[in-house]
Amino acid sequence: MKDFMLALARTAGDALMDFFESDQTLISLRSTAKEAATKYDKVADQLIIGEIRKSYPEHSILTEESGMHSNDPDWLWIIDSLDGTGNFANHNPLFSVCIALVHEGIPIGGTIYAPAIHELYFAEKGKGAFLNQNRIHVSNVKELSGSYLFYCEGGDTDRLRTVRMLREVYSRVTDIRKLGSAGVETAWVAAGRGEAYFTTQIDPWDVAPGVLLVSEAGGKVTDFRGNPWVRKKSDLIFSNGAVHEDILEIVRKL
Ligand code: LIP
Repeated sequence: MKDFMLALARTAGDALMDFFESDQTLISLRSTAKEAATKYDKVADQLIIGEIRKSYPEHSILTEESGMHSNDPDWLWIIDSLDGTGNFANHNPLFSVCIALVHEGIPIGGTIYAPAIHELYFAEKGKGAFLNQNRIHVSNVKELSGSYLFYCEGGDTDRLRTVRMLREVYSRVTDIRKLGSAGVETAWVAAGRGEAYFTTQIDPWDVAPGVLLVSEAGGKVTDFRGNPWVRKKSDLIFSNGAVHEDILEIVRKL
């Protein structure tokens, strides 16, 4: 599974990279931030589905681009073929391919590949988290006041809620960054480049591999009430564990 998943992410990511470098019309797509979609999201989606079908014809597949392809209910691939489409369309290199394999509701394998920055993340349940084959861990910062947070509003269209949330959190942390790819944001928490990532109404395909990656890197993932991730649109916190409760306390009432 590991070799298959990594090869799949590389194939899709490298194809996206060719388009990213060669298509000079991408910039014309940038105006629709929330609804951003390029024809390449679908090209990469079809490529990934085709490869899974060849190797695991009995498995189910859920993708951002083409919804649920149901088969065996116990084995489910969750795919975002191009996460951070708005970045991609702006020739911003922070975009990724996100692939997770879920068995009986539990993510058991996940990869996030950001080809333009040459970062390939992988995690397998019980076996740790890796960046380009090197073991990674969440940061050991203990204080919220010394923390860098990543944030994105996912599928939330209520910008006033976003403003309320940022107002509460901003004064309590060192700084906040919005990277525009949930795949990259979750991976960077796993790699210790920030202490936490919080997001509202995020879809499962944006975060499924990140849930496993952050957990396997020693971090914690819950919704805004402290419950574990389940496969539905939700408000989530990914953290190094140490600052988790402090963030929960702030966001759970918003
Ligand atoms: C995107 C996320 C991004 C979020 C967007 C969107 P897409 O995924 O990764 O962080 O702010 O709302 O969901 O649509 O580019 O795959």
